Amino acid sequence: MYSRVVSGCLLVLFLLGCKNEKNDKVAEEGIKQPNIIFIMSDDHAYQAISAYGHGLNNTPNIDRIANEGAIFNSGFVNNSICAPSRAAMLTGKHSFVNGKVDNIRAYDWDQENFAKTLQRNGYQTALVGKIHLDGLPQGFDYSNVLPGQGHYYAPDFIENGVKKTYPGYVTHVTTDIALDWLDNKREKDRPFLLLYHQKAPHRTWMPEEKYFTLFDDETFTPPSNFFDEYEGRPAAAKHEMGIYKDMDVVYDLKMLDKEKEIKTKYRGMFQRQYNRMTEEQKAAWDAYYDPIIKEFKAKKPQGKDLALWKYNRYMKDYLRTIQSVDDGVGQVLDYLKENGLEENTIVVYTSDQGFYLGEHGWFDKRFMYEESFRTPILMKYPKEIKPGTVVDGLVQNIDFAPTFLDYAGVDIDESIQGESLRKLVKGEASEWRDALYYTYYEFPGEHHVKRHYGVRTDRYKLIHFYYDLDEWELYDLEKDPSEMHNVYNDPAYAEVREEMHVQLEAMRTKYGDSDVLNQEHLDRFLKAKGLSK
Ligand code: SGN
Ligand code: CA
Repeated sequence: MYSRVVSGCLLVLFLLGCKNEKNDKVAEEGIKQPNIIFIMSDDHAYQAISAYGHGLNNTPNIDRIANEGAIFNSGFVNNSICAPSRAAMLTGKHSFVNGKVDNIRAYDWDQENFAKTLQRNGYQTALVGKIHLDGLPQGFDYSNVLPGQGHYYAPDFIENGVKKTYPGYVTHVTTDIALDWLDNKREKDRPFLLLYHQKAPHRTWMPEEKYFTLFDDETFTPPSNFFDEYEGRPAAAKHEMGIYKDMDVVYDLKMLDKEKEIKTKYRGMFQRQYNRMTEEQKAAWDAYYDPIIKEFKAKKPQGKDLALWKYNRYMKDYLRTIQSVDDGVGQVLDYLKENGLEENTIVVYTSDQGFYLGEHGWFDKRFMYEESFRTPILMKYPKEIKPGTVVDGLVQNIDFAPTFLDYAGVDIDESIQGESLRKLVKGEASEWRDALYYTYYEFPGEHHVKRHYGVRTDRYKLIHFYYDLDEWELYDLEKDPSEMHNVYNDPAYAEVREEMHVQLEAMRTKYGDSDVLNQEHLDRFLKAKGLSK
């Protein structure tokens, strides 16, 4: 009897074992493999994260990631524009390799991305918020994303391919969806990857009511090169991203007067954003903005006064939208803590690129100049990263994919061009790269930033603007961190110039870029836009 029971039990156990072998393996690995929360916001300048020490605002929750983990002082993107940067992060490859060179060309979801790799290796994966890559996301068990740029108020989302509109404010809706997935939708015995991607602080910087008055008592002083005249930099001179010159008083700065006396190019576009609000939201909005509109109409600032007025209105609304992002980060970090997930979860905070907050007189991005080439990167993982770690090595957005795969213990395919940051963060990297490569393609286009590519070392930067001009720029970042003096033709820099050209060619060979490829991208772009001759 006893032996029959034992052998019966053994048989059941054996059968159970066979049936669940795969699941058991996954569950076991789940214990070992870290969870990953990859937080990204859109257009979040490092200058607007208090951990970076610029003193513009307070982001206590984003700062928690740096305090409990690492801050990267030399984080950069491959291509300072939304969709190409996201494609580079997903694939770990430069734009000219993954094919998503600008916001216009379609992204090929069929290619490999790190979410797909992790999914095949036992991870549950979710993508929530802005992704800006058309088509049903591949590599995610759950996706709930904004179509295109999304809206601040009453945002539309596409949940696993099905469109729906959510009441409320986009930053909170995105956070709620992310928390709902963490709490209710995932299987809790497997490791997870969550891409939690905010729209804010993207143009047109519409705050939520809670933060309307934040910074009301402050007057922001613009950066020292706010009135830049772009001497020696012809490509920069041709920009259309000036706060004074190009910012729309209604669309960007909210002067939607009820009398309709302020007529601007993009007034209608802003009216449509405003119309998405509920009556209650509109009433709160008007109660705050109407007195400012009244004062603006009465004072009619001109010239320098207008420039400084615009700069201040821009800064206040931009920073207010960041406050809601920071609140969301706090909620997610709290969730991890309250649910015993803190120790085994990697949290990364970054942006799809940097942003100008008045440097060179600008808003927007695209250029290889520091403020838009650089991006904030903060990362914590209590199991491996010491609190208060500072990383100075040159890091790029193509490094995220291999980093996550490395932490998950998954093979990093040879075709991936980024490097895992794992050893660098621990201070154990015996060798690290000494230069970064950059490309930008979206011209002719909005904001008028010419096509260019370049290389940056820890001290120098060489840029080549091409297509309808042929201009080289060289900067000594140690002596000229604001990049006001192009020393390309300065004889004192002849040797540096030569070395940087060699460095640039080495980068292009290493990553597989060339003038031939640039011509192909250009031809395709002009054809798509109907501009071919
Ligand atoms: C929109 C914005 C631009 C911005 C691009 C790209 N104009 O077109 O100011 O540069 O997005 O931004 S808007 O009038 O529509 O607000 S990106 O982050 O998505 O690449
Ligand atoms: Ca962006």
